[in-house]
Amino acid sequence: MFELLGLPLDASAHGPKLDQMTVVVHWLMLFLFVGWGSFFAYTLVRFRKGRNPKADYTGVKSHVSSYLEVGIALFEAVLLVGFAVPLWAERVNEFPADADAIVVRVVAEQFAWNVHYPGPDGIFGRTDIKLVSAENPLGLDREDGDAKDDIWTVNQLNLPVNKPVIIRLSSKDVIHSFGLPLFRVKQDVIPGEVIPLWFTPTMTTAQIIEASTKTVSISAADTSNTVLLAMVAQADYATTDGTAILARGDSMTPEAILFLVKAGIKEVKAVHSTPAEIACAQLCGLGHYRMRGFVTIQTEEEFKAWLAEEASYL
Ligand SMILES: [Cu+2]
Repeated sequence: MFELLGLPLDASAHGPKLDQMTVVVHWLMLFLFVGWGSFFAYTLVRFRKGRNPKADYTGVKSHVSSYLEVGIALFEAVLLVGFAVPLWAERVNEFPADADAIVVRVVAEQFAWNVHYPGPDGIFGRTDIKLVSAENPLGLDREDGDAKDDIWTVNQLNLPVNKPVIIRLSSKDVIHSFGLPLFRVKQDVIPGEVIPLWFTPTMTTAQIIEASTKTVSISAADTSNTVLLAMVAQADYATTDGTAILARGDSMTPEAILFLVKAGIKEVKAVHSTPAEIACAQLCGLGHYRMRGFVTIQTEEEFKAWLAEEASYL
């Protein structure tokens, strides 16, 4: 069932429980669909006019259908009270302490994600709506002592692996939705509210790329295959006489695909160019489609080095 649902790779600690819940609910729905569908077909035949020329005013006397309905209601109650509610409570009540987590502010706007890190002092500096400009999308007040070491990025969220992350979401304009499919996170962003969420990434971007790499068969017809064109090669490819066509990390362009086909290469190892994205999951305006950010999960050392590099630009 898991494969059938086409769920994306899971790279978060809480993801397997959510996926399991999704699978169980789908099994129940399949059972109900087949059950009620057959019952409907049965009644159409059993109570057809030919067999029942006169209405029967007593009707069915057996209680089988009532028992069935009670049984299904019980099963649904168990799913809800026993699984869904505790799972949800874990997501919204059992937040890790700020000290044990990476805390990041994400401020959504039409059509970008502004990411705010508190810097080495761990305190978010003052922001002021009057200071918001194209160069300062967060309205960060650099005069404020706590703001001096703050780091911000646009559409790029870097996080360390295996450490809880707390994200405080807010919006500058309309309702957006912060969606991280690989990390099983989706939360509406409401203007005027700060909404926290947390998760723990369990895979680095390098591991995600490795796990998402597919062997794709190619033909000359694929020069307009948008799925393939959004991918990058995960191996080096060359013609038989050794002329390089594609190197690992290169985009699959129509020209490259033609060269590959000409060189007799029928399969390529490739991966989506941005395997981990922040997708806005709320139709937030005309530019909604381009409101995508990128998530990079790094090892602790890589993350520290990245923070240091960003700090060096201040
Ligand atoms: Cu949006």
